[in-house]
Amino acid sequence: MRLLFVLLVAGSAFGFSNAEDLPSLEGAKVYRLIPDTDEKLSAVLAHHGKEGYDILRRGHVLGDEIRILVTADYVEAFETELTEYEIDNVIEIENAQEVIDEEKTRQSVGPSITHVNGRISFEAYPRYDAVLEYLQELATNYSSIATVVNIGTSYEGRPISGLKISSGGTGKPAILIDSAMHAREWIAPTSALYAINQLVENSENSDLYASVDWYIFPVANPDGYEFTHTNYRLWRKTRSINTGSSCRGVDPNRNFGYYWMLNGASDLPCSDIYAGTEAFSEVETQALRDFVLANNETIKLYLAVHSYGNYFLYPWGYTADLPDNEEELRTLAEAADDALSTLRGTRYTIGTSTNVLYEAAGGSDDWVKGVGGVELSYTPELTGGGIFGFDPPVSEILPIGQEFFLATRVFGEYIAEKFGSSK
Ligand code: 0X9
Ligand code: ZN
Repeated sequence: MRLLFVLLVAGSAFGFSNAEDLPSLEGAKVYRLIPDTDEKLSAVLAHHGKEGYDILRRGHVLGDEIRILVTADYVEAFETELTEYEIDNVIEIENAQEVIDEEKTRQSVGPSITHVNGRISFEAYPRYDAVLEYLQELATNYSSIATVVNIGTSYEGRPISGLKISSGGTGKPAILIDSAMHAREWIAPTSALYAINQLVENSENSDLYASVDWYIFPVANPDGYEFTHTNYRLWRKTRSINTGSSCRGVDPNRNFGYYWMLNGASDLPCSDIYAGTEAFSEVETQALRDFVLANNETIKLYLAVHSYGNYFLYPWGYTADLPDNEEELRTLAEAADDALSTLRGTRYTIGTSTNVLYEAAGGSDDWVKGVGGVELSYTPELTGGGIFGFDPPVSEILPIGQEFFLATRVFGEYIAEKFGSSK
């Protein structure tokens, strides 16, 4: 016993302990704040990416609501700060773990995607196995248009798979979509799956792949995604081991090699916005990088689907400067927004990441445009829901998917019009 103790102490002192340091959500609180001066806003935002804090939602301008999760160890210090700065606040959640347990029951997380009359139904958040099964099933049942594409293997050995939807031929303009780069943003993969479902299984949409190819990777960070189902609902990053740290994972959306680590990213492994030891340290970001570089002659538009907040973001995230084709990016996003608003009036905010959200270098959207050469690159941030924002009730899976597809149709028609030949 004594020997074990000595070994454990020595082990952690030298940093080779295997135990993972996961922030406990027992007693963690979620606060809603509206800082009304720049000083108050900076005081709150200074916690971005810091241990014990998770900014679940933030606006860009003064007066926008901020929602922040604070783990039990930091609650006292945070509340002292709120008093000191006289920041009005409401405690939305007293104990995050309790809410997660309750939500888990409500989500009725399905072991598989359910099928109704031979069609997929969107009534649960699927596990990764079920996603892969669905892709495979489509490739079998619709073999003339659908093929499973593997672009790599995750850190823990899962395939990073997507679906290519094409009416055949080579050299056609293509649209690339990925989602669940951020593991906890569950509404993104269900929406990408809905787009797959509509493109492949609804013949009314066959015009969309007549002259354009689609590559859709619904779960780009499979290890993280599975971890949100099995261990820790709010996990965001990959699951790689960080040498010398008891915290795992890298934020894949800070790990792309374009102005990597310039701003809005952390060099601390325990941070949720940890950028990694170097650009493309993660096999998941390497997989996407290599796929884009191998196909950058044909890929004309990229959607990195995230949640939440109702935004169509576009580059740059590393600078407030506008890209050369800002007008085209904006006009197209406006058309997509008009289309999605027809379902039930939902509206998205449109603009560059830096100007409407925050500065953050190393995002996939910036790299795909800046290095990959894909001029039209977007990060749609889909609608949130539930207490943390990452848990829209299952009844919202379908309408949010439908809204996303209405927008996707506009992107598809635009690429067909601009680059397609066999209309
Ligand atoms: O911070 C992010 O990675 C994205 N927001 S999220 O809430 N889904 O985490 C926004 C990324 C925008 N793009 C860049 N900053 N490049
Ligand atoms: Zn995200």
